[in-house]
Amino acid sequence: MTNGPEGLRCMLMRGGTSKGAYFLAEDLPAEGEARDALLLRVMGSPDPRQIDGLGGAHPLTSKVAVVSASGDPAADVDYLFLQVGVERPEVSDRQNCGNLLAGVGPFAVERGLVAADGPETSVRIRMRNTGDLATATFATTDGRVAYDGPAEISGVPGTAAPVVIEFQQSDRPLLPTGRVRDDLGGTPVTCVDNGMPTVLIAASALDVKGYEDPAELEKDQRLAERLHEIRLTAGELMGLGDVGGTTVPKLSLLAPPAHGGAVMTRTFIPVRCHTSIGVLGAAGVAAGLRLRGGVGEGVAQLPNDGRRLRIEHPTGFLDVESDVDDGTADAAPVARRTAVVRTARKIFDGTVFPRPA
Ligand code: NQM
Repeated sequence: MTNGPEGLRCMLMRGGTSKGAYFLAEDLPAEGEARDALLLRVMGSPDPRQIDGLGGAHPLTSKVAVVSASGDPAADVDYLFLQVGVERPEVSDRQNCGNLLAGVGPFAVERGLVAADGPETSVRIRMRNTGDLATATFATTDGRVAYDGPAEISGVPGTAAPVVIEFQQSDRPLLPTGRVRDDLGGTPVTCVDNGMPTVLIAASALDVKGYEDPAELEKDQRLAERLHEIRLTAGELMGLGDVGGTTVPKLSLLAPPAHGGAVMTRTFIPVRCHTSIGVLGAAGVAAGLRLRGGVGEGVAQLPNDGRRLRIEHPTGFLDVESDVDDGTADAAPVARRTAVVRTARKIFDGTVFPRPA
């Protein structure tokens, strides 16, 4: 471990529509208070501007990925995601992040954990926050990651090389409450977990349109209070306990599509409204829309052909390949296949000097 006045080895990467500091586990203290205190100082938290650290003053840019070689024969590397509070001195491993996940394979090649394998390299990743597995496939040339390419993702200017992420079927129930629809104090919801506990709600059930600017929705105090109540009750029902101080479950408001996709979304993560949508959040929306009796019925428009669902969001869309087995009286529904295309980019590689303790 390199620490103290010499600083810490760190790579800043954009992963999908998020940005975070990537570390090898061996370059950080062991999990615990010392590591968390160090990461707060690295990111400049707590401070609304994170002026004295790497954080970008928003939950989407206050993220950390910790990567190591995996002891699991089904994976090449382990990835632990940590959400670092902006204004609060918190480091949480309660949620995963499918956007930072896009940078994990390239980072593993950069750090020599995985050798680049011809023009395309696949890295099998165990996501330690949930125990789920994913495989990321991306371009490599001459043993190095090729970041430039033609893929465009909404919410990121320009183009970059695609990172194709294929998620393996999870062992956790897709419907954590055991029901496709729950009534929370008069509001119908569908609680799903396709990698990220998410509560789906028709925007109209909350008396909003679902096409508003995220900043406008964030200002709506009545909406914030109602979402908070729904989240607390949904958290208990989903088996997550008291979720008052955690970032899961997320809440996705659904409205009819505006641009030819399957559905329009506004996602609360959980207090700020996402400027796009999380990868696993979108995976949950896609799976939820496929379930008969879910709250997406009558709101979403599912294409008749293929398995790709276009999830619209405030800055564009996220396409999710989603194949769901709706279940039977004796068998619970499962998400058989979930896949997305993201991009990632190395922004800097070097030494970060944490604010002094
Ligand atoms: O859902 C934001 C993001 C995320 C998480 C959040 C994510 C995901 O956009 O997979 O990527 O929901 O906190 O980075």
